Amino acid sequence: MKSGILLRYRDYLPFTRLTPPLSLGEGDTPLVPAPALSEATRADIWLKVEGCNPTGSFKDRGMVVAVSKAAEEGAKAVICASTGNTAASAAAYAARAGLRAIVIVPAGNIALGKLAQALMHGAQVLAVRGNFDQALALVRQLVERHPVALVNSVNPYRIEGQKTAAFEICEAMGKAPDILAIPVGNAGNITAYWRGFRQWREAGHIRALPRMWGFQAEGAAPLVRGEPIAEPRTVATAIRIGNPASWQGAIAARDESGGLIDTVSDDEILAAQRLLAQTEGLFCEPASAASVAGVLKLAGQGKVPPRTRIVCVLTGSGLKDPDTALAAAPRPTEVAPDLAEIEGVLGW
Ligand code: AN7
Repeated sequence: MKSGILLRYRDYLPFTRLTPPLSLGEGDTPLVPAPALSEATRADIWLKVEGCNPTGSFKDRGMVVAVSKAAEEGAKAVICASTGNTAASAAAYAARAGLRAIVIVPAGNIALGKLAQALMHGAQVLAVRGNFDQALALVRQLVERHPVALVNSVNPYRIEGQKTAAFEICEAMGKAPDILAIPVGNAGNITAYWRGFRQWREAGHIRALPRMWGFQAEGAAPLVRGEPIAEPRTVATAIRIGNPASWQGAIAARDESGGLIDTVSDDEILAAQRLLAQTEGLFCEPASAASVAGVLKLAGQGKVPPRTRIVCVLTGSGLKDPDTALAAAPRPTEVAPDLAEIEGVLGW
């Protein structure tokens, strides 16, 4: 049975006798070798499949901690701004814990699956006519005025939970990878992984730390440009964020690890998403493919030495965003229920 991250890593988390042992079976996600990508880059690439979490994204690792601590502290409601996955996760864990969930998403810029999840789990969903950054600013004001727990990644419990993915990677590989490649939006996750790797080293489980490679979409790359972007744009709606809350955390992860934060274009993101689906058999959402797109881009520039051990984090499931997948896919071939016609179409 999967016990979930709270119990599995209780010694490394703010888990006390008073913390309700909330779990939907999050964590313990597969670390899958990527032979096609490895051959294409001459590196040794592995994929951390975070879409295998209960709500289909890495957000569950942080949310199980944030919601259990909110419950422990007596909260009756949780609130977040979200590009979608945080909303889905908050809605699910709040439902499980018996708390009210309020989520504020950018109207028209949230993937269909994520919206369905938030609604199905019974969250109150407000679609703000604005972007994520505006939604987060509003949520920050609301929690000042009302007794409701903020479960965005500015909540330190979120980062605590998300760092457990770094633990799992080190446990699976027996050491840290040379490079950890990860999409960056609000920058909570790159901050969390870096904390996780450092903590795993302090605990004596690993010696060397990885270099952190973060990738932002070209039209939503404030960390690369060095200033907030007022109107971020990208097909990868999950990372359509112009003013990341964990800005300093991302810069520290980059600089302390000797890593980098670079951009990838929407075309590179979608090409990487297709490549993963069609050669590795893994269907991730567009934002997740930014990690692979980035590694392919830098390999093309000769910046990936042969046999470098790279873990790319696939942050969310491709099922989250069927619209984007279908937009670029061929239509199914419709046929009559007729053997001869089907054989003809198949060229048999
Ligand atoms: C699939 O759900 O910000 O850099 O509100 O859903 O920690 O923000 C989602 C972000 C990467 C970026 N991949 O992580 C939200 C939200 C996927 C994501 C990111 C997100 P951060």
